Amino acid sequence: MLGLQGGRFEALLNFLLFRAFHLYFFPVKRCISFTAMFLLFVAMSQGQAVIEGKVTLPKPEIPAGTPARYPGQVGEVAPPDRPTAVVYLEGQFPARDTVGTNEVLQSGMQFRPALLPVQVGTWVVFPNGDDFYHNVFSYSKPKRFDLGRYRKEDRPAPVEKFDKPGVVKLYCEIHQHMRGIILVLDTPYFTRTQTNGIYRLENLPAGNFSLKAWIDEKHTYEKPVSLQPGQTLQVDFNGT
Ligand SMILES: [Cu+2]
Repeated sequence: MLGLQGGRFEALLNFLLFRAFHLYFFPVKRCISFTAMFLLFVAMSQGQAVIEGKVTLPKPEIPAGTPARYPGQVGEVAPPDRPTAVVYLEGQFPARDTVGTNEVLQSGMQFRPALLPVQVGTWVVFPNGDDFYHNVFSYSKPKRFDLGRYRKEDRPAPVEKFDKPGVVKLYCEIHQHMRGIILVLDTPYFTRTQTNGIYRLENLPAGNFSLKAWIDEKHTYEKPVSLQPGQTLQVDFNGT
């Protein structure tokens, strides 16, 4: 009898423990799944789409003859940056309050980076990193300017605002071989590829847009893209 009672007691205890276990853990589980669903919903409603892929880049130009030499100049001309492309999303996007600043350095008698994408309204600083004078000027329509000659020690370094979209070609009146480009874009969604052409654009909105790959002034490729929330799209540009 006592054994039976003990068995029933044990069964009851087991049942209570089982219920307590469920009551304790199930709401937590439910809570976790609700949190996960909520986070997924937030991510989807904010449209965190991604586009990644590869742009086939032109082979770097091999400079003809010996590198440029400048009388009385210290050091040799360093190789220019390897070619890259700019990939960007074109569409109607709300304007940003602050756009920020960026930089084009003059180093080894080259502009670095050789290609800089910026959003309209960005300030660009032009520090001189060499031990001799440089100059920066442009006759390009979206931005005409001439910073005059200045040295590394001349601080603060000159700065210019780029407020019209387009291609701004940079030159130095002292070193005629120097070439740089600032690509001013009317979109907050852009990136420069790596030198192997690989790129990744993150935090993109959902919708239908045009995806462009800017390689140089004569080569811009375009593909329509339809972005779904939370999606990662693969888009390659191979010169077609
Ligand atoms: Cu120079």
